[in-house]
Amino acid sequence: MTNADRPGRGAAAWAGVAAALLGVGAGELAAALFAPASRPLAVVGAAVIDLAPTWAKDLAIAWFGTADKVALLVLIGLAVAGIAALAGIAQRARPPWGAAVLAGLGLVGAVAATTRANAGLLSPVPSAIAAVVAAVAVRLLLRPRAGAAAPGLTRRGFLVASVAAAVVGAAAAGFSTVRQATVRSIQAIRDAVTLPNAARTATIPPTAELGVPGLASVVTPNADFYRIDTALVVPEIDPAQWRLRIHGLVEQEIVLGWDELLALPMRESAITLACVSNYVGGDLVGNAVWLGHPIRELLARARPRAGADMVLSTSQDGFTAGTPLEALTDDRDALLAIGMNGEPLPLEHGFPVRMVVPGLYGYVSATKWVVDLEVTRFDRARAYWTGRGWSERGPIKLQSRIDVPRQGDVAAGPLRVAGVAWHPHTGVAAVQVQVDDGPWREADLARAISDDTWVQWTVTVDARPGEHTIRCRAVSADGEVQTAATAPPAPDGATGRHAVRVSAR
Ligand SMILES: Nc1nc2c(c(=O)[nH]1)N[C@H]1C(S)=C(S)[C@@H](COP(=O)(O)O)O[C@H]1N2
Ligand SMILES: [Mo]
Repeated sequence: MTNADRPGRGAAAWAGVAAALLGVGAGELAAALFAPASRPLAVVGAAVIDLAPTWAKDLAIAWFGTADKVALLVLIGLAVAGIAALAGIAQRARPPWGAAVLAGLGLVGAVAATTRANAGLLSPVPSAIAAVVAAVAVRLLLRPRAGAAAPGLTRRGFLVASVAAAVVGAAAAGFSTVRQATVRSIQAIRDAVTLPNAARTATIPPTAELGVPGLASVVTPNADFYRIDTALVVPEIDPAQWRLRIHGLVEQEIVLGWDELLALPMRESAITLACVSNYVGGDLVGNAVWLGHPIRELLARARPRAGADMVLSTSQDGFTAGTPLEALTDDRDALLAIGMNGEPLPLEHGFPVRMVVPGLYGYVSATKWVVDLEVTRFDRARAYWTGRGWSERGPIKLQSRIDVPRQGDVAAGPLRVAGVAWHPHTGVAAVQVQVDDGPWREADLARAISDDTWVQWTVTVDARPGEHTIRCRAVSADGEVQTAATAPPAPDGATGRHAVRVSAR
């Protein structure tokens, strides 16, 4: 190794910083592509915020005000750069210690990512990628040039490679930041939307809410509403760019923009949405007040041709649902919805426009981020889930759930049992509750908002000391009694009766 070709300590420090930049850039890019909540620097920042004592938070706010988060990110960036410079020096003196330190930095990010509330399987991946890229880069940049067996970099090669690494890393991080900024701006556009008034508003009778602690509220707050979709990254649609095309077996094709949609008469309707994947007793079901324009009226303008029996709806990200044409043309409130509980649709619930159809599971009807309606036939088109073995038709099955008490210990004596029951677009006539093998007792029903929504129920039973199983079953407005026969969610929705085991003492 000639002295001329061996990077000095300063150059080694720079190599560490350049390698870290490349790593952070790679991690940022990975985050932008598939884990937007797991940007390497941001997750570390979030973990620091969680771990920081109150006085430190107060101090940060006092010093930096609303820029406290930016200040924190800058601070973390500087700390990473400082450690990376030391890692470069260490790598020059005692390889592979520098690479190990950089890999360790990435690991800190990966661990921080898994501690986030919204962490998923992919959360640690961006930081892990950053760790590997930075460690490999610092090794390559500072590989000794000893002997011909392992040709390291020439002085010029080192300069070019290190600057390239830094520039590529910074560009990737910049791209990711710009992308995040668009997400933020769609969020800001969404927050700024003023919903039009409804020509017909929904009324929630006060007696629809029993107010039992622990019982799901009759209208599910947006933040608590279950979310199910195939979108790895939530689609970002600027309403100004949004178009809905209605075509296929129609006399008149229609293309609708956001402003045109907002100018149409809107109605508000409380509708319970349920997921076909919900297990008996599960929480993939919720009730919201939706604001939208009836799809029926748009289809009346398009005039479906004879023989059509399905509408294939497509979302911006390619998900499709096949809805029976009849459910979209009969008198139910099948809506092209823009509002959820008095707000514009949250991004993850379909902003700017989604479908909501009373009585049908979400996978055949509730397309979020909807951009296309093709009037067609069931024997001609397949939708996303029906092509994967789920039933072509998806009416929501009669179901009921016990919310109170939860499994576990209860006080012996009078025991309040409460829950929800649903059979959207048919309605619930009664709910009955059974303790062990005792008689079925009628529960009191809250006032139903409509046949399209779930209804709360409650009953007080006597819990003698010991172990008990409490079961519920609903009776539908058309006389159907909720079956005891158990079936799994696939292919057309779970059946069976929810049971809760309690121990009274
Ligand atoms: N674009 C799109 N829309 C979709 C889905 C999806 O994967 N992509 N999933 C459907 C399913 S299976 C259900 S149960 C509902 C859930 O709606 P929510 O997430 O607003 O509760 O959305 C439906 N609409
Ligand atoms: Mo679903």
